[in-house]
Amino acid sequence: EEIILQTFMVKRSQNKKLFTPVNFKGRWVVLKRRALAYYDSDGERRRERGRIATDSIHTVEQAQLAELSKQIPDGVAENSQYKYPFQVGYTEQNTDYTLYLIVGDHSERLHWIHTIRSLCVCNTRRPRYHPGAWSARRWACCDGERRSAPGCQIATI
Ligand code: 4IP
Ligand code: ZN
Repeated sequence: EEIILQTFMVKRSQNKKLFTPVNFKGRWVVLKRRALAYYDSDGERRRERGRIATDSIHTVEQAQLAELSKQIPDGVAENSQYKYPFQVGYTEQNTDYTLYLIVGDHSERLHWIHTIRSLCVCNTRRPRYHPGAWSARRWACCDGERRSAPGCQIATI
């Protein structure tokens, strides 16, 4: 399938398992019509680390991740360049997940957001989202204490 966009980004761990750490990894991210996938490098021997079906995506928005430069360890993609996060919310087997991806400039962030949305026009997009991340048992944006609390911000049409 044709590659629509691909670039190096920093990603936050999705924490699908309950007791895994929040951390940040440099990943090669590839967008195709049917899937958004991330790999450990861009070479031929790259290994796939994760894959999201575009038809499972319900949210594509900017994100605010507090103190990003402190959280991204040195050596992960010369950390300080990566300041512009966005989020991809999706549902897999009745469970909601959010993938946070961080790019090096705002126009690149907007380009990715708009391109992913254009592949999801047939999906039911959620009307609300949380700009911040769920961490330490609350939403960083609104202090909500329920993970399933509806978003505190209105999604962009
Ligand atoms: C891992 O941390 C990586 O951040 C994984 O990201 C992440 O999986 C894991 O979370 C997390 O525990 P360690 O490398 O320290 O083990 P990647 O797959 O990019 O390597 P995600 O789901 O973010 O891909 P889990 O709980 O989701 O497995
Ligand atoms: Zn919120």
